[in-house]
Amino acid sequence: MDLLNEISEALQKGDGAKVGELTQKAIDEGMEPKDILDNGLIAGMDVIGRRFRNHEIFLPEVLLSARAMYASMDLLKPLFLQDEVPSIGKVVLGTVQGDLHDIGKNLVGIMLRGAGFEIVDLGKDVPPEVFVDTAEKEEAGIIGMSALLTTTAPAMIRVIEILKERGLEGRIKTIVGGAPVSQDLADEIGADAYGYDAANAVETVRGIAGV
Ligand code: B1M
Repeated sequence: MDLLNEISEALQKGDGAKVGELTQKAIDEGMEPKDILDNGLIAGMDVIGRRFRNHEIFLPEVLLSARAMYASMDLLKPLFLQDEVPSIGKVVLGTVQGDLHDIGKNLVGIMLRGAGFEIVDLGKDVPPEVFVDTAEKEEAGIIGMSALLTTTAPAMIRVIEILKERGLEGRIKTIVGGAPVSQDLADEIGADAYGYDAANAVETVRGIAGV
């Protein structure tokens, strides 16, 4: 079995120590961090998601895999970050209200930081007003919203409504992403942009920030 498959398997078993050990090995062997992320960790998490949907595994197993993912992300994170990059823009980032999934959002934050953006990370379960209040206070040009549940995707709409109510539409731009989100949904709710994964979010944020 190749190393990336081993990482995926260990993640599926929720074995954080092993995932950490294998990630370090992959880094030492010179593998690209993005390859480890996409073809080891995210590939493993996709299997977990499918098995959970099919009721083959339950929440405790999913939680263990999520913890194992973080064991690896802690090692990968410094590799995505550059030293002392001057800020090219500020992004207020969070997972929307009602949603506790934060792995994808954190990845997007790591990648954006690595690309030179300053990130104000509001965490998860973030009320709509908090996104907008923070963006105003921090004078951020962009709000990034992550949603993993179909039931929480509409929370993004409220943020966009508040921006309109306060006359901030256009001045503060929005990017949305997460498993149930699509370009169609982004267009429908009037978001400025949609990012399908963390790397794409960086390109997209660069585009809407004009940098
Ligand atoms: Co939950 N969960 N979960 N879960 N979970 C999903 C999302 C689900 C699809 C699983 C399934 O049924 N197959 C399903 C949602 C179904 C639906 O809404 N249609 C689900 C469910 C039902 C639930 C609960 C309701 C279960 C329950 O309690 N009965 C519950 C909800 C709790 C809540 O939020 N209120 C729940 C809980 C949990 C855990 C806490 C156990 C754990 C989260 C731990 C954590 O995040 N700290 C968890 C996990 C791990 C998952 C799965 C298995 C994996 C999610 C993940 O981290 N993927 C997930 C199944 C799946 O997605 N395959 C599932 C890896 C991550 C890197 O990908 O987050 O998609 P992702 O992020 C990607 C892109 O989407 C994109 O870039 C990222 C990197 O490439 N992206 C953005 C994300 N945000 C972006 C923002 C952007 C741009 C791009 O711009 C701002």
